[in-house]
Order: sequence, then C-alpha cells, then structure tokens
Amino acid sequence: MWWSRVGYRALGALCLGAALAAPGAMAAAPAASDVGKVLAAPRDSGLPADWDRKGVFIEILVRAYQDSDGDGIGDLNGVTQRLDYLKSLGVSGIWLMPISASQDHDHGYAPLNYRAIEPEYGTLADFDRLVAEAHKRGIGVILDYVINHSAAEHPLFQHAADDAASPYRDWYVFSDTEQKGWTTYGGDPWRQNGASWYYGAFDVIMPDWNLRNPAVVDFHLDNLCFWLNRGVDGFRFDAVGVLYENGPLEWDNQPENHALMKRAQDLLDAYGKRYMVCEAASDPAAFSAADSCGSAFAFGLQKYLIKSVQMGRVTSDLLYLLRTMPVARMATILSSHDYYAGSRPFKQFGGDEARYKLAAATLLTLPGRPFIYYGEEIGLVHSQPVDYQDQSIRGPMSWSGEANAGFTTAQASFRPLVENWRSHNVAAQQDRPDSLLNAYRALIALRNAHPALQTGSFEVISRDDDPVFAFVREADGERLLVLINYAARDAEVALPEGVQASAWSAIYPAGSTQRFGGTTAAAKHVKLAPMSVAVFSAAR
Ligand SMILES: [Ca+2]
Ligand SMILES: [Ca+2]
Repeated sequence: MWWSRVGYRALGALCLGAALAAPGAMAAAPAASDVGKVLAAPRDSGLPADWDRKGVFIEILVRAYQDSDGDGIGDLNGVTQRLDYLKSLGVSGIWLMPISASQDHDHGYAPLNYRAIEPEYGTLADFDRLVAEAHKRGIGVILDYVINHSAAEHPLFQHAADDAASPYRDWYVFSDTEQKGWTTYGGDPWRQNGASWYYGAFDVIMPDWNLRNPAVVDFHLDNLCFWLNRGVDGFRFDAVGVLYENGPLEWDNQPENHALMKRAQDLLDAYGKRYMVCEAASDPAAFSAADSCGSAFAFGLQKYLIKSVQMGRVTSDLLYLLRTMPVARMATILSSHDYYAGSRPFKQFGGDEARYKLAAATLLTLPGRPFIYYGEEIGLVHSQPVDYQDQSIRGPMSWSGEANAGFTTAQASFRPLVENWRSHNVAAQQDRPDSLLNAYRALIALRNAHPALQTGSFEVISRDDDPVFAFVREADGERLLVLINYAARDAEVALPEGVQASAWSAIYPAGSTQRFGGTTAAAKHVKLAPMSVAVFSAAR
C-alpha cells in the first residue's frame, strides 16, 4: 500500500493555508486566486513505484509542440494528441515547461497565477485529461514550478508594489534604501519602484518572493498540493540556486535554499511515487543531495559529453565529472530549453548524424535519469529569426513535410519553423531504419529492457583520451559492457583482467552476432567500426 491514514495526517500538516497568515488579505487582493489553503487529497497514478528511476523523460514546451485548434500556438490538447507518439518513443515521463498563466506569454517563467492554466494552452479540464491519458499509457507528468519569483503583474505583487502598507509587502523583497554592489544574472537585481526598490534576480518583470516569510512558503506548498491533488507526478523546480539572498556576494546557492527544497521533497514523499528535480546550474551536485532536492540536472556533463564526441576521444573532463558527480541520482541531458546549456545538438554536431547518435547512445547508457529535449530525437535545429537567443532553440516541433511541418493548420506558427524541418521531421524519419528517430527509439528500448542501464552500478574502463568509451553496468545478475567508439577510425578494445566474462554476446545493435570473451588472449579483444556503438551482455 503506497498510502496510509498515518501518512495522510502527516501530510495535512504539510499543506498549511497561506491565506491564514495575513488577516484580511483575501479581501485586499481578490484577484489572487492562487492564495488559500489546499487540503492534501492524494490519489494513486497507477504508475509503477519506480517509474521515475527507471525511465527516460522528455522535456516539452507546450507552446511549440502541437497546435490542436488552429491558432498557431501549441496547447495541452496538442500534447494529448501526441501521447501515442511519445509512447512509441519509449519515454516514461514528461516534463512540461510552465503551463500556468504567465505575463511573458512565451516560456511561462513569469507566473501570473499558480493555479490557472495559460489560456493559450487550454483549460484545467484539458490538463486533467492530458494527465489521465498519460497515466493510461504508463507515462508520468511533472510540472515546471517557479518558486523563486512571480510575474510583476501577479496580483499580489501589484498590491505590494502599489501600497507600502499592503499585507503582501513582506511577501516580496523590498528595500526603502538603495542597494549597491549587487550583480546577478539580470545585472543589478534591485529594481526601482517609486521611492523604494524591489529585488528581481532575473528580470524587472520577475520579482523574487520573500521566502523568509513563512506565509510565502505555505503559499508555495499549497500550490504544490493543488497540482499534486490533480494527479501530477512531480515537479521540475526552476532556479533553486537563487531562492534566498544574504548579501551582494551571497545570493547564489545559499544554505537556506537546500532546507526549503527538502521541505518540498518531504511533501512529495508524503504523497508517494512523486519525483522532483531541480535546476541548480552552478552547483548541481549539492542540490542532488538527499537533504536538498534529491535530484538535479547534471549541468556540465552535457558539455563534456558532446565535446568528447566532437574530439573523437573520452576527455579527462568527462571522466572527471562522472567520477565526482552523483550522476546516478541526477538528471542527465544533451540539451534543454536554455541556451546556457548549449545550442541544439544538431547545430553542435554540424548536422553530423553519426556523431549525434554517439552522443545519444552515451546519454542513454550512462547512469542517471536521461531527459531528452523535444525534437532532439529527430535533430530539430534552430528557429530564426527570433527576438532573443533562447527562442531559437524553442522552435515548433517538426511532425511532417506538410504545411507548417504539421505543427499547426494556421497560416503561420507562433515562431518560424526550424531551418531543417523539410528533411528532419517525424514522418520523414518514421520508417527509415537509419534515422535519428529510430536510433533514439532503439536506444530507449534498450535502456527500458535492461535494469542494469537504468539503475545498475557503473564502472568505467576507459582511461583519459581513449578513443572508446568503455564501461560496465550491472544489476539483477546481468552485466552489460558498453563500448562507444568516438573515433573516426577502427578501434580495438581489450577486456581488462578485472572485467572477465566467459562469453559476452552482443545485444546492441539489433541483429549483431558478435561475441567475445573467454580465456585466450585473442578472445579478449573486440574490434569496433569507426563511430560505432556495441553493447554486450553477460550473466554474472
Ligand atoms: Ca492552439
Ligand atoms: Ca530569490
């Protein structure tokens, strides 16, 4: 039984009402419909208990995925229409970039209302249907949650900014004196507001919440309960590095951040079968700790993974990160919606699909929870022209070679189609055995079929700058030997003494009959074609 009465009582204490914290507050800010107590009402998703640990996730920008009603903008019903595609790709989880009503009307990271769906995306009923249909297919859904800041047009901020006596003034970070010497991602984070200043680490339209105010923490926990009660399977927490500020030089990765994320983790644990992962770009390992988020994106790994493939050898940087980061509990990527993590892989590899497939094979055989970014599986490239760089990697998904790439029936999509949509779309790659799409499908299927790849131990055989990335994964009595030849020439690998097996037989690529292993010196060597992948299996 994944849930109990005891657990339910404990959970009730976690979802305390924020509205009670400020007497008269509800009347003062009637438009803020995301304020108020939410009682925990957990229900079972029907997903396996370890759905998140064993599967592959996909990150989706709803705006760019599939337009279902012909207005040129992707929406929730569009994602629901594409669930069968996602199932055929083999993913077990979907991370939806922000779906709540936002001031930016683009990426969604400026929330106007934490409990309302972005009107361009549909309704709560559409959302409930998406979650139910995903669960029917064994796919979990996690939501992006913006805990550091709201939109400047959020009713609570408007109230706080307009009136220094507002009960919500202390929900944000205001100062009556000018602050000097601060520099964050957004430059000077102190934004003038009449005779005062407010703190916004990223943007003038994104004022930071005052997370030292217990009422604000309760507000967020209530909002998390709101979505958990609707059946979501977890969250991706945005920008957890900048939650608390302690001074001009102490605004990143402060100790208080970890404590707050542990509270969120406790809440999800009480619901059961939920997964949370944090974006902590400058210190991801620390935020992966059990007393913090429990999992975070392994930023840095994608850079050195791609660099290794490009250089044709396993770089010392990649091996160092794999030795020092708790990768098994982290989320791994090749790319994401943020340009700081790199451009689209198709761009980084200059359209070289052989190398692209090596990177995908590495991602999907290493420890961690792999997240692919929508369209990565077909080589979706950049959209141009755009207003700013991040938008270029958030182009419409290419479904077919028909009008607007099958993304919309409108005259035009909300953003230009990506540059390679005619050649790189799902329909064009669907039945081509050597396509990127089918490489991704085969690799995800391989991972889904072998617990050793999902959660198994990890032993690196390669040394710095070897042409072949060789490692062993082991679980449940099965040992897998993964060999990825990054070099553009043949390479030979010898089984080291410590990694003996009587006979390794090939399980990837499909149809391979290659075997090696045994006691003679010759039987301990295997030859790999240039830029190729081979995975061997042996019973322990
Ligand atoms: Ca639409
Ligand atoms: Ca903050």
